[in-house]
Amino acid sequence: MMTSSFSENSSSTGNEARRPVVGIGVLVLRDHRILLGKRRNAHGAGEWSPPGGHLEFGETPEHCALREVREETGLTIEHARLGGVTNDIFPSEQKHYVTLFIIADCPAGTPELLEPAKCEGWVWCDWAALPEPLFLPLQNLLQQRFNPFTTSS
Ligand code: IPR
Ligand code: MG
Repeated sequence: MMTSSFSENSSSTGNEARRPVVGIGVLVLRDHRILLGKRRNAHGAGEWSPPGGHLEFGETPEHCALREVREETGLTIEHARLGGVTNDIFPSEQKHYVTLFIIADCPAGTPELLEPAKCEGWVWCDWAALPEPLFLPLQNLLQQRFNPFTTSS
C-alpha cells in the first residue's frame, strides 16, 4: 500500500510541481571520523548533517559531492563512491528528498566555514559517537545499519 506523510493523497493531480528532489549527502572520511556541521536557516536547522546539497541538472552525483564539499568547506575530496540511499520526507516543511550518500576520503586540509548562513561550523565526529540530533537523511541512513567504513567500493 502506498503511504504518504503529507495530508493530501500523493496520487492526486497537482503534485508534479512538488515531486521529490535529489539531495547529495557527502560522508567525508578521515581516520574513523566523518565531517558534520550543525545546519541553520533551512529544514533541519539545529541538526547535525554532512556537507552536501542539490544535484544539478546534468551533473553526476560524484561531481556534485566534490562541488558541494568545496563550496561549503573548501576541502577537496578523493575517491568519491556511491554509498547508501534514503527517502527523506519533511512533512512540516512539505519537502521530500531522495538522498544519495557519497562516501569520500579527505586525508588533508582544515574545513572552513564558507557558508556561515547555512552552517554553524564543521566538526570531525567519531562514527561510533555521533552527535545529536542528526539530520533526517543521516538518521534514516543509520537505521539501515549503514557503515561507510565497512562498505566496499
Ligand atoms: P544546499 O543546496 O543548501 O547545500 O542544500 P542542503 O544542504 O539543504 O541539502 C541537503 C542535502 C543533505 C543530505 C546534506
Ligand atoms: Mg548544504
